Order: sequence, then structure tokens, then C-alpha cells
Amino acid sequence: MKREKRTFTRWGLLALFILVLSLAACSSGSSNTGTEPTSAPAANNENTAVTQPTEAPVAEMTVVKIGAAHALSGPIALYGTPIKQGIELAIQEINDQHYLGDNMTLEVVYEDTNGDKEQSISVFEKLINQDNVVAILGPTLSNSAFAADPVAQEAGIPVIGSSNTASGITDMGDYVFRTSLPESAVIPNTIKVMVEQNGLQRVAVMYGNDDQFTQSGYEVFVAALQDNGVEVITTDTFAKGDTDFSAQLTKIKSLEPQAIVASALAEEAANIMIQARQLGISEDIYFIGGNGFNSPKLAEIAGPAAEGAISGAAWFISNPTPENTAFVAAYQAAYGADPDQFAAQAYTAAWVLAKAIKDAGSSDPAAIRDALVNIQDLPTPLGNFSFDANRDPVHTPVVLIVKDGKFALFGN
Ligand code: 1QQ
Repeated sequence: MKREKRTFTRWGLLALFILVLSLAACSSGSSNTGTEPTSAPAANNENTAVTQPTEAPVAEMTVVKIGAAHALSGPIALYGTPIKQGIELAIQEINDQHYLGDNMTLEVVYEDTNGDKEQSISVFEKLINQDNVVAILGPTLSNSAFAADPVAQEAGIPVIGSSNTASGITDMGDYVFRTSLPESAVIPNTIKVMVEQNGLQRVAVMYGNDDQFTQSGYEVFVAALQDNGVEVITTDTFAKGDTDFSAQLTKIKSLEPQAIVASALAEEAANIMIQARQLGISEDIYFIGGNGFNSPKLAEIAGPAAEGAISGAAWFISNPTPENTAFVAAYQAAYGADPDQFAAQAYTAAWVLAKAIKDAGSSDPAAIRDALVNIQDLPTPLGNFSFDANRDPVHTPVVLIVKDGKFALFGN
């Protein structure tokens, strides 16, 4: 009995030794698709040397997964599509340049939120719990962000919005960041410029009352109008998906404002502009909007009715900095179209995240969050990029005007 047991133990040890050797041989050529930092060198170099004495050890490749949750279908896809392209371009550059070293690359898991709150929540849950992403870029709308960002916050996964401009986004928690200038940092400047350069005094206000971005934008407009002594002669509301604005516009026409301030997403804004001109509201009465106006699709949909529309923006295509000109050229080469502000902000968000992963020297979400906070003066198409103490971006806004179907600089 005793002797038999010893023999068994010896055979067992031999089997274990063979197993270890064969596992070592296998893993020397495999790639790691997990999200562990590369700082741990290939754990099997010694064993590899035993089985393959003449070959240099093969370093493992770490693929760090990040999530991108954006509106890729539905009416909000007019924002989500350039956003996705901006992210793709940045990730391509980051990986091509071996920005994170020779052993680490980024992989993006794209998910479609459809611009919908509930879908944004489920997409965030999938990215975090199934894909094990280390950070999330998105979502497109503030309305979705207020629903989904708490999921990331609770899971300790950094989330970087690049198009969320409502007030209060980053108040959701210390894992929430954005590269998009909030309306509160853009609109007051827009109104000030319109008062100083156009003598703005009397406006009608329209806003979507079922969306957190259009509501927040409305509040910011009202405060800025008041601060600049501009009279609001009427306020009218609408909802997402509305197509008939004739009741509001007929009333506005009779009151003869100088301008119509519209806190609206692009599709509704375009329809409002078209119908205003159809109802005979003169071209001298121009539209003033916020971030919702910043898609080139606005002028594409509204055509001549968008001419003269004014918007507050965070970025302008002709900004001549080296980072911006390189970005615009690379985007044009990749997609055969001009980038818009949403693409520029999304491209910046992806680079900001890559920089944080690099600075952290780790793909641990908490370490990435801490590195994000410390990003200072990173050269980007938006300018030298830093977050303020609330994890919002700090840079100068611009005022744009639609001229011949394109955005031109009005002032800043
Ligand atoms: C927001 C916005 C929209 C215009 C994003 C596309 O700024 O929802 O916050």
C-alpha cells in the first residue's frame, strides 16, 4: 500500500511537470485579450527558455477594451455618426503610433444607444459587465447621460462625455468627465457678442421641454438674456419629434422679435427654421441656438432657411493650430468629409483617455480616473486641453454663423 502510494505520487509529479511545460509552451505565443496592464512581463519566460532555448521571449500584447456608447441610429445619429468617426480616427492614430508602448493597444466596443435613455442604461451595463471595458466614451445626449452615467459611477468606471452640454452632468460623480464645453460656458458669450455686435434687444424663445439638454439650454439662455438686458417677449415649447411648429411661429411672427432663440436639437431646429420662413417670418429675423445647432446637418436639412443662424460653439474648423489642422486633414482623408465640432470633441476624448491610461501606467479604472483628473494642457484640436476641478473642460468658446450652408466664424 505504502509503496503504491509513493509510486503514484511520483507519476503525479511527473504529469504535473509535463503539464506545466506544455502550458508554458502554449502561452508563449498567445495574445492576451484581457484588460490587465502590461507592466507584468510574460510570466513564463523562464519556462519558455527551457522548451525553446534558441528563441527570444515573445512579449504578450495587452488589448485594453474601452466602450463607446453613442446614438448610431435614429434622429440623434446625425450627431453620433461623426462622434464615432472621431473616436475611430483617434484610436487608429493611438495604436499606429504605439502611443501606449509596443505591448498595449486599445480596442473600442461600439454600442448604439439610439439616443434613448433606457437603451443607454442597458448598453452601459453590457459594456461594464460583459465586455469588461475600463472606461466609456459617451453617451451622445445629456438626456441619456443623466440616466446611464450613474451606472458607470457606481461601477467605478470612468465615463467621458464629448457632446453632453447640460448643466449638472459632472455633478453626477467623480468618475464623470466631459470634453464638451457646457452650455453655461458658451451661451453667455454668444448673447454678449450678439448684443455688442448686433444690438440684440428683443427676442422670442422656443425650447424643447422634454429633453434635459434643451431644458438646461433654455435656462442658461434665459439667465444670459437677462444678464445682458435682452427682453424675452414670448416663450413657447415643443417636444422631440414634433414636426408642426406653426402655432408657436404664427404667434412669434405677430410679436416681431429681432431674433428667435431656440434651444433645440438639430432636426426640430431645422424644421422650425423651414416653417418660420414658410410662414413669412422675414430673413432679417435670425435664429440663435446652442450646441444643438452645431451639426452641419442643420443647414443640410433646412437649406436656405438656416442662413444667418447663429450658434455658440466649442470649436471651429479653421482654427489654425497644428493639432487642429492635422486633425481636419486626417479626418477628411479618412472619411471624405469635413469633421464637425462633435467629431473634434470625440477625437479629443479618445486621446484624453489614452493619455490617462499612459500616465496611469495601468488599465485599472480607478488609476485611469486619477490620471484623467491630472491631465493638463494636452495639445488637441480643441486647444491645450485641461479639466477644471469639476472635470469639465476649460477653453474659449466661439460664435458661428451659417453662411452659404457652412459655419463661418462670427466672433468670440
Ligand atoms: C446634449 C447636447 C446635444 C446637442 C448632443 C448631441 O449638447 O444633449 O447635451
